[in-house]
Amino acid sequence: MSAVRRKTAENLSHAWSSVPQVTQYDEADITELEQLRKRYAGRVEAAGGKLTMTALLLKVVASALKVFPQFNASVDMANQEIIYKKYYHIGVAVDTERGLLVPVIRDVDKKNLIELSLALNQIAERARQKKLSLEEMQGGTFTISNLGGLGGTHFSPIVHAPEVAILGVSRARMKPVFRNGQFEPRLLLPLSLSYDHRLIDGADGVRFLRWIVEALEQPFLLTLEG
Ligand code: CAO
Repeated sequence: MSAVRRKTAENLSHAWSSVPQVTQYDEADITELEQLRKRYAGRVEAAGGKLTMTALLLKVVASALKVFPQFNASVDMANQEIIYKKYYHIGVAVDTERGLLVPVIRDVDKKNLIELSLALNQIAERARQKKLSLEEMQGGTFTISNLGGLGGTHFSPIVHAPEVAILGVSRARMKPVFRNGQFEPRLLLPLSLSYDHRLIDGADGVRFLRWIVEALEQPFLLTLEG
């Protein structure tokens, strides 16, 4: 076993056996968002980054965590306490030659989309070049795992304990959607939210994921509530 495989095995076994978890699924209509992404891609590229779905999700998730603080928390059973974090450090699962690494982007709520795109590029590149330090993989409060670049319809990610929730993202696809009395081709992004059921009830899980879906469909919500 390599060091990365051993650590992954240890962390996931711990999370699987100690966190009673449930996964909630949904789909976001990102037809308009994809147009915006393409329209502004050039500006981000000029700054040296790439405006990708993961960068957009970082922004949306940081806002959602502010609206739903129980998703940015951890459970301390020994002291029977819930610890609410006042910072928004989001881990991003990166597929590397050595296996799965989860570097953390700090203070995501304080960064604009260009800064997030740059930070994501840099950290994913550092992960792939084996340059990540241990500190860069610690201290996350939530994780995003986007497998959509590779494919897939939906999957159930495992909560990255001591965090209490993780967002899984699969491949956006064109599908017929019944709108305004007829079927229209729309781009749908499959999302899965796994959460720690000790702290989060099913209804909260649906509300949180619905908020993310609505923010992807109506980004105005980000400035209204996020
Ligand atoms: N749906 C459709 N297309 C998607 C997509 C999605 N959800 N996510 C990314 N893509 C597309 C991008 O638009 C890009 O297309 P172009 O090359 O045509 O521009 C392509 O897929 C590659 O994307 P990317 O990987 O460069 O972009 P990203 O910033 O969204 O993702 C990262 C970065 C680090 C999340 C990703 O590279 C990665 O490593 N994903 C794997 C994560 C993983 O292993 N999770 C499993 C953990 S549990 O075992």
